[in-house]
Amino acid sequence: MTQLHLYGHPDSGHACKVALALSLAGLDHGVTFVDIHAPPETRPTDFLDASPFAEVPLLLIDGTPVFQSGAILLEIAQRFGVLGGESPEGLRLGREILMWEANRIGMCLPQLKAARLDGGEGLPADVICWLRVRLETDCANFARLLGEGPFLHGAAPGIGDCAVWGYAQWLDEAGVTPTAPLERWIDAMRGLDGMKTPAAFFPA
Ligand SMILES: N[C@@H](CCC(=O)N[C@@H](CS)C(=O)NCC(=O)O)C(=O)O
Repeated sequence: MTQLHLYGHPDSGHACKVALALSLAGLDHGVTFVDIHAPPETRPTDFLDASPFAEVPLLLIDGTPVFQSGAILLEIAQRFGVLGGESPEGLRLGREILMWEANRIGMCLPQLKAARLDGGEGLPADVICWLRVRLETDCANFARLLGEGPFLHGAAPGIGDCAVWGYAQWLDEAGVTPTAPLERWIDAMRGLDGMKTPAAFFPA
């Protein structure tokens, strides 16, 4: 059986994307909590040896490190034939949503969330304004992608849903009011059997 081990932190939406995918796919795996708020050099040595940027998420697959959340999600879908990886069409849709997420909604939301953190340095008002304008477009495009489906992948969630979930789970924290389609999708995501809180995905 393939050995899987995930390194992550509950404050990392990128790590949550992968933890959710493993959970939804029912893939057994070990987890190591990596303190991303501590200086990189204090992180576990095995993690530093395997993670080129000392960033989470990192997934070891039979000891082989895979980094970058999108690449990890694609690896999971393809290798195990899950979450869209069951068909060429599902995989293509997953790739499309992953590229869109990384460039658009997954760029805006983490910045808006970070800007509101207690003790954070915030962002200049015109940058916040720019992110909010971009996010309006992202929310409209999210609605197009979702269509009538409960999930972005249709009747069942796929890697694209996991990717968007990473930071869409924290709309309140980002100071964003969900549009109706986002709210409907968030409710469907929260109702999934494999859904967990970030702290449950990565216990300290
Ligand atoms: N593009 C990367 C982003 C990874 C990333 O930014 N990880 C952050 C947490 S969300 C991290 O590990 N930060 C710790 C550091 O930079 O020292 C991905 O998709 O995996």
